[in-house]
Amino acid sequence: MEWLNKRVLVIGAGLSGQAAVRKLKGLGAEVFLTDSQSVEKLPGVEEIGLDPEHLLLGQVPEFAGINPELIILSPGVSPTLSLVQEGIAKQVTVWSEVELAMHDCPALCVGVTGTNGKTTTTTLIGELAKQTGRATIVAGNIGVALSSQANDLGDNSIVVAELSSFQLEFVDELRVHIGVLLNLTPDHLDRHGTLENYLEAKAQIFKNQAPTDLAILNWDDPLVRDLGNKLKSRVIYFSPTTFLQDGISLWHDDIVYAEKEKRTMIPIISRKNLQLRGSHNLENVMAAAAAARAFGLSWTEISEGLARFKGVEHRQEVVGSFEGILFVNDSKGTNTDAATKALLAFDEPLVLIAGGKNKGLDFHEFMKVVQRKVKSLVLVGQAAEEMEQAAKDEGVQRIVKVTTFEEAVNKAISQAIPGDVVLLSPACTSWDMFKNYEQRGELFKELVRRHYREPIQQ
Ligand code: UMA
Repeated sequence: MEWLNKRVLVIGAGLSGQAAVRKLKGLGAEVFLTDSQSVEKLPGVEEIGLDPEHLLLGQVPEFAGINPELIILSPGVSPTLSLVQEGIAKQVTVWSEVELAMHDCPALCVGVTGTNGKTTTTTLIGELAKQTGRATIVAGNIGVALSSQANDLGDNSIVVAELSSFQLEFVDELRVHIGVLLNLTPDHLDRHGTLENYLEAKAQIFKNQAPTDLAILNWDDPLVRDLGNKLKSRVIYFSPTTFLQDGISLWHDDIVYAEKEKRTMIPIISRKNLQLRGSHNLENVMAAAAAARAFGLSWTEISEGLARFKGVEHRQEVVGSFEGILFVNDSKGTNTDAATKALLAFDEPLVLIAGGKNKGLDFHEFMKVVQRKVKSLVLVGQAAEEMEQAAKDEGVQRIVKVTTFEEAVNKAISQAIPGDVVLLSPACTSWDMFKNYEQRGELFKELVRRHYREPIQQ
């Protein structure tokens, strides 16, 4: 691609957009950056050094005034935006920021997508990749724009990228040598419309795979399993529920790798030696083991790496045990499926804090699980009323609705007794009250710790 003086429009001036602009400027392109928000709401944007002619904030600029040859889309920007639609109609190439990041990058690319477990699996694969001694980058949806990291890498480097459906919508040549699709349940339907469209976006991760590349798929998820028949790459399945003669699955308490043709079964690790809790984490561990084997670790090295891994912040993160009550921060549980998995990971009586901004999901199925597993439900945020109704419909008995997040934490503490678990797993995004789920999780941890140092008045 010839970059010098190429007119490129970057839409969205958050993490992705700013990183894309920096990369493009480095390549010699003429870059325009636009965002519907004004400069004071966009930290860091002034430091990029674009002049007013190229920095178009707080407005949707006229397409004709820019006439871009290429559009780079931030993941949070919907392709229905008029600027994007106009570009598509005029046959201007539209790329997602991850396409730009990996364009011409010679590193081995490991991509992880799926509705849930992406961050845990990406982090774990990243840790395993570092064990190889090769330069390793871990970025993408995990919170660090890929364009800010995947630069000046050699072909011996490994890029481990968490890829969301938004990021995969506009990939062109992005080649993911080792691609993981963990699972697929309804999520982001407000953006994708149907589950089919959502699957189509996720399946883009395999779009440019060669026959020698590897697709790692969840056998237990029918939609994901079926995809395996349509791919040109090698496929390896994993399953925590069914023993697979070819693939990674459970044999009694051991995670094993079996190969039918060679009539071999190699034990990788006993599940008892894992620090991650919950059966959904077995999926993450199995997928990571398959990826690590593909980039060359021995089974022994993989076993050691898996045993060491403690999990990820904001994802069923143990905050601590105070006066016999265990506090768990699962702020990244931003949909009903993730929150259900968190509930199922605990046998102890649960006090659940849920609510936030609904992503267009129905809460009834989730509330059936709440009814079985949760002794007390504390609801907060925009979705609280809708959740309360669904909870009542499903026979949940103890429901408390509060207005602030601080009240929610205090209420949960007051409802718990020694032996209980207080779990923040909202089943909603944080965007009604917070900048992101990290901020929500941090506040939860701070409020819990503060409470046990100096009890807050009820
Ligand atoms: N914007 C517009 N016009 C629009 C919509 C948005 O100008 O029509 C602007 C907003 O005003 C804002 C900017 O676009 O200033 C934000 O862009 P963005 O939402 O793409 O946010 P980034 O800061 O670039 O963060 C993105 C990912 N965010 C989303 O996909 C919503 C981050 O994932 C990711 O970590 C980051 O890129 C780096 O790769 C977060 C996320 O919530 C964690 N992801 C979703 C999830 O995991 O469920 C998909």
